[in-house]
Amino acid sequence: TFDFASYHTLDEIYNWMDMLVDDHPSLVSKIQIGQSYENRPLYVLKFSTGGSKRPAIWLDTGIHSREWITQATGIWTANKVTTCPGNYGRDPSVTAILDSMDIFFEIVTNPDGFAFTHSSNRMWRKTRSINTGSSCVGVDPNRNWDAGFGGSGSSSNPCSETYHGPYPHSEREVKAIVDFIRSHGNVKSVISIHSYSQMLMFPYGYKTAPAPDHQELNELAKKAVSDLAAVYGTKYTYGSIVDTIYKADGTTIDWAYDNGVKYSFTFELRDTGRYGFLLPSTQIIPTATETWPALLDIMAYVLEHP
Ligand code: 0X9
Ligand code: ZN
Repeated sequence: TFDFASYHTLDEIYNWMDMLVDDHPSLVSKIQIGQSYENRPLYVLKFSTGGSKRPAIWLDTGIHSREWITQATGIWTANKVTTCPGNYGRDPSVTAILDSMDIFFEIVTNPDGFAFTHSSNRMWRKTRSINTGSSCVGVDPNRNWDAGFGGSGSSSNPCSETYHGPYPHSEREVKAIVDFIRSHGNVKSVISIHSYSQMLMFPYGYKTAPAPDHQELNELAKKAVSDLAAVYGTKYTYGSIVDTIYKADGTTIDWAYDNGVKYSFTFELRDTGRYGFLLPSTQIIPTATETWPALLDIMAYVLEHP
């Protein structure tokens, strides 16, 4: 059986996905939304109890490959939805959510980078695409989206950790999500999970002007971090990206928001820097456990605000 309290390789995670689908075929399916630069499949777990093009929640973890707590939290969370207690059919809020909405969950959003963190460099963040005219590899997939693309909260230097890439959605890993969300047409919420810093943020990152829905998103974030803190006392700050962390151009959730997805949020999970990206595996289950009520708050709110 799968050990949720350990970090796993890409092969182990892809095998676990197949086990999850095999064990819960009426609730979970696996779809492939594209291929990575190095031709790895980009898999999304679809949680659905029926219907077609139901209002949907998009969740992604691991777009920055070194943020291992995020993929691990994704695995725990996907399992939680299927396993007693707290699962569909038992937990009333999970049941209500999945009776009306679908959840799409990309757990290893940057598989090339993730494989590289296991094989060569644990601290690899970016994609693994080759940059013409540079010996430096990779684009920051959280600066590559068409929302304030190329601004000062990103870098034009291919050697930078925040290199925005040659043009918006140049990265296959990003383009696959863009195409999926556009063609689906009924995605109501995008939740993109990073680490670390213990923050819950919403648009914008590319400008200081408040988003039209700032007030509402702020109230929801406030409730979510309060319910998160109620579990083990872990403190999160919250607010717009630009107010809370720094100016960041071309990020996932700004693109989602500017493309009609009102409930766009991004988490920065544990910790605040003691271990940083190298969070000990003993913290996987506590991190996932405390994040769960915050995710449920957002999903339940989306359900109630069609
Ligand atoms: O710089 C980033 O891309 C994010 N921080 S991280 O350490 N995960 O790299 C912050 C950018 C805005 N926030 C998110 N979209 N999470
Ligand atoms: Zn990140």
